[in-house]
Amino acid sequence: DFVINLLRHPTFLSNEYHTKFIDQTPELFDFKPRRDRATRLLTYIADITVNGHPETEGRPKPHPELKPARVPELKLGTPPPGTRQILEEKGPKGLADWMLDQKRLLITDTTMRDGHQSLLATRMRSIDMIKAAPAYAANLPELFSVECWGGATFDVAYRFLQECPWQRLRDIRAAMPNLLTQMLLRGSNGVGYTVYPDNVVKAFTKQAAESGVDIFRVFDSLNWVENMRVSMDAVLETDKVLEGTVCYTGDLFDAARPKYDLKYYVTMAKELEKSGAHVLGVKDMAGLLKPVAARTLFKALKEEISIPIHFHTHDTAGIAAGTILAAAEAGVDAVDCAMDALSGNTSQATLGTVVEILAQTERDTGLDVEAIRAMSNYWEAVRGQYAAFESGMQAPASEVYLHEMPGGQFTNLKAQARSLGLEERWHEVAEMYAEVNLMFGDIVKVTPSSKVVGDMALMMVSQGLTRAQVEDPKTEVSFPDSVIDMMKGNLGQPPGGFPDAILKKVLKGEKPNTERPGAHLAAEDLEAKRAELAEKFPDEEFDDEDLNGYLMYPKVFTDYAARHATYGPVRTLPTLNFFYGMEPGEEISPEIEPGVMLEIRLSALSETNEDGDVRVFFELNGQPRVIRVPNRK
Ligand code: BTN
Ligand code: 3PY
Ligand code: ZN
Repeated sequence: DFVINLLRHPTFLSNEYHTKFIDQTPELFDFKPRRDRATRLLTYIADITVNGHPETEGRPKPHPELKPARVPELKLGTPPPGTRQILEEKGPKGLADWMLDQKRLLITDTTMRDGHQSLLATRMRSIDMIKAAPAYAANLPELFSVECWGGATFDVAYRFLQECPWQRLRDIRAAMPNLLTQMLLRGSNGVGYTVYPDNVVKAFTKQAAESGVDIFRVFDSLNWVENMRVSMDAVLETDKVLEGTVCYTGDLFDAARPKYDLKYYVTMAKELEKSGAHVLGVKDMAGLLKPVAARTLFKALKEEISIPIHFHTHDTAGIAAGTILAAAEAGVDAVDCAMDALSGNTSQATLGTVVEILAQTERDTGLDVEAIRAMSNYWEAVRGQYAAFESGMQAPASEVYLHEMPGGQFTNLKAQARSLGLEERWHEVAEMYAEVNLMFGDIVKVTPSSKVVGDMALMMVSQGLTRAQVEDPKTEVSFPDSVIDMMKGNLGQPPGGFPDAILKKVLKGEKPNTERPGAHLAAEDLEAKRAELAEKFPDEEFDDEDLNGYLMYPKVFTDYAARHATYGPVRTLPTLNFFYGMEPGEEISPEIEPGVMLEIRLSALSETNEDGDVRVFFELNGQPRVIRVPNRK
């Protein structure tokens, strides 16, 4: 079994031997640290087994009869050529022309990014994705792209999953050599929640291209093209695809909200095309675009611009597949869907359904429905392991047309509300979210602007404040930091600026900066930052990927690195063991580097002794090992 696993392993097959790790980990060659890594992993397993994982405590457990997640059989040993080869041969402009030549509707699979971000609070672990990637390559080579990186996945990987997001990217890329990988990049906000110096945004973008991103979907949280240029230009300096993106908000046909009308979207689309975008992204992050409006919008965009159009929407109201059908009829070139088992509700439209309904039209996608079903069965079993992170949303809801929350924010905001004891008052939070939007001047709500609106709404509901009270100059209000930051101009400017009254109240008369926020930030001294990191962890080696993680999230990265030193490569543990530890008698064989498996058996647990410690008895590769952990329960 061991040999078969090894021979079949995608990393082994692809010849990509994690060169970074081996080259930069000299102690690998003196064989002592190999045991150390095992000890660290045993320490982690022992701790979780005794104390539980803080992230799953008090949350629903996976079903006891959960089926194991089986990856579909590969139809072909060597993956057939796909869109990745088109990009390599023809370059980004050539790929865009190829897209325009396709009669079929091109499909992006978002399961590995927005799908789990929107349904499982972004908690899917790399191992579950990397296992699936070879089956995508072999069985679904007609896919346009696989969205698997960026957005909230970057910080969640470090922060909650104790794993390196860059390694995830490299591993998926290697296992899926024929398909385009795609990421979501928040313009000057990178993959963070605030503005970063221009040189940080540039370095990050360049690194992402080097580590394996093919398509960059770049947007700005207030639809301000000015604020997207640094990141867009950085993509244009690589040989990768720039998908310059306009966010859709409001309602195209609502005459009472004339700000976001057809002219608005066409103007921004033209600006993005002029800025060098190879593809236009239309990002309907909340799922607000209705089918009839989609027909009008995409018809107009197809007439006014000449680059291909890629449409992203969410199924929160239950109509995404209908909107996609209308968009397909209006000539849109590519759309986003999620594999069936991770689709619907706040996630994307159901991939298999879209393929089936289009098969009866001239936009037939050419995807194999049997392969989709097999893939979805795998994701269904994977999803079951993340029961702790389900949102509890039972059905689609038209309420999204009221609050306009992005699908990727919905589950997070609900969790925030829960932690403030406001879960029972969720519908009030939703209504307040809509009120706050109007108070801020009717803005685009997408990370990070959506977080600002959410913070304000939660604050108002928890303190019992009304919009009238907040706007009343005589009522003292202590605003959340994120609101002050946005009003200062640190996320840029919405069309028409923020309303004067709220600006005055939040900034107490201080003048906001209405220029591009990055223009006012000094460049970061990257080498000084590298030295700072090295000083914090004298025993660790850090490369450019790590440095870019540290630049974007200094504290989150530092905490991750410290835990890594204690617990080792926990990303190699199966998901149930990562979150729940092991049962006595259970055996697992994590692969801690390509071709190197540990055989771990948990034999027994002692009672808690008078020092409050539990001894956890393991067999590691057949040898007995005891780990002592404090019982903190
Ligand atoms: C987190 O910080 O919430 C997630 C990372 C895991 C932290 C590990 S889990 C085992 C040990 N016990 C804790 O309470 N934290 C660490
Ligand atoms: C993100 O930025 O994470 C989003 O998903 C926005 O829709
Ligand atoms: Zn989305």
